[in-house]
Order: sequence, then C-alpha cells, then structure tokens
Amino acid sequence: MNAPPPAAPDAAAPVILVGPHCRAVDFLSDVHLRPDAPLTFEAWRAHMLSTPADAVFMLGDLFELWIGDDAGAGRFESACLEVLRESARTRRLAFMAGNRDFLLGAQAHREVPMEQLPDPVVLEGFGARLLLAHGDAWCLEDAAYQAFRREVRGPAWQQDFLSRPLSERAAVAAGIRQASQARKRSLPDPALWADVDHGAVEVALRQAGARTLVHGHTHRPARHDLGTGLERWVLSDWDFEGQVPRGDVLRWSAAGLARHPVVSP
Ligand SMILES: [Mn+2]
Repeated sequence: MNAPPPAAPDAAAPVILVGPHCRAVDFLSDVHLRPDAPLTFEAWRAHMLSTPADAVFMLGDLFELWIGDDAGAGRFESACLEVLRESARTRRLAFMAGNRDFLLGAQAHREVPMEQLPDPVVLEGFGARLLLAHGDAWCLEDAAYQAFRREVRGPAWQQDFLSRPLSERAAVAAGIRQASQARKRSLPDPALWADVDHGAVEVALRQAGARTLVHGHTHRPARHDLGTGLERWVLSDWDFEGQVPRGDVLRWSAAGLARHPVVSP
C-alpha cells in the first residue's frame, strides 16, 4: 500500500478579505471550552458578545474536545453554540479547526453562521496580509504527532471514528489525550515541547506574500521577530479557573496588531 501523501502546510494558502466595512478583527485560539471550566466559558461568552471588533476569527482548539456534532446536543455544547449564534448576529465569525475540535462538522456549521477556514489561510486587509494557522502542522520536530495528524485528518479515519457509538468515541479520545499528557510529562521542561519550525514558517510566509503569521496551539504567547521583516505572533491559551487569569485576543486594525487581555468574569 502506498504511504499517504505528506501533509502540505507549505501549499499556497487561499486568500480571503477583511472587507471594506471592517474596522477591527479579533483573533483568538485555544480557549479549550469544557464543562468543568465555567469561568473560562464565562470570560469567552462575555468577550464574544461584547467585543467592539467587527469580526472574530477563532484559530483552533476553541473546544477542549469535539467528538462529533451528535455530541453537540449536550447541554454544554449547546450553550457554546448558542453563544456563537448570538455573537454572529452582529459580527462576522470564522472558525479554523484545531487538533481538539477538527471534528466540528456540517451539522454544527448549519446551526451557527460562521465561515469554515482552511489551515493555513491568508487574510488580506488594512493594506497588509496575515497568514493564519492553528500552528500544529508546523511542529515538524514531533514526527510522531505529524504522522498521527495525517491519519486523523484523513477521511477514512474520520468516517470510521464517527460511525462508532458516542461512548466509544469518548473512550478513544480519552486514550489519545492520556498518551499525549504522558508524553508531555516525559518532557518536564515545556521548553522541550515541540514548537513551530521557523524554516517552514518562513517558506509559507514568502509563498503567501505575507510578513506576519498569527497562530495558536503552542500555548506560548509571544511575538517573535523572524528577521528579514518577518514576524510570528502566538496567541495565548485561555484559563480563568486558577489564581492568575490567562487569555487574550489579538486585535487587528488599521493601526496594526495589538494584544488585548480578556477581562476576568
Ligand atoms: Mn492545538
């Protein structure tokens, strides 16, 4: 049997437009919404309903886990979709899948008017171009993860997984998560966890005709100067359950990019 084709994060990314009436776009990612994190849900809900931005682009891992749209009938999932519906009444919403919520599918998208973004995608506006991605596809150092990603992002795996009963899917997802956490524990210093590959990012930026990449996934919020006029902005993950609230959005306007902390509920 032939090996599956390698993921092609470097393929030319499609281009979408900010649009003429848009004054500001919010980028966020890695909110990891889950039923046992009520303060994080509250902070996210408040932001989605009150942000002055005309558009909110969610760049992956909005949900801690999404194991199929039929699981979206749950109370917590329904509450999240309701926030999205309400927010979408007065602003543009766009959703990019992350490694936790790539199974958010057609049914959820029928319930919520939000664009499905390919990964990566170029967003053009305010006289500039941004390359947007979740970020995991460029963590090339982690070969085992990349092989896993190719498998689970393929239609064969997804059809098989979605055909199983919900309880079985939940068990499979829990097993995957445990394996990933065990792997992280085996590398106690977070500096050793895979990060995005700067060489691959540079190639993608040049192909996209963009000088700025915005991504999440790594939970290492920062702005990196890549040299030769290129830069990489990393979004924060969100956690409002602990002593120190954590979470922000990156706002893009004619003035450029600026990080805004999200207010604690
Ligand atoms: Mn992720």
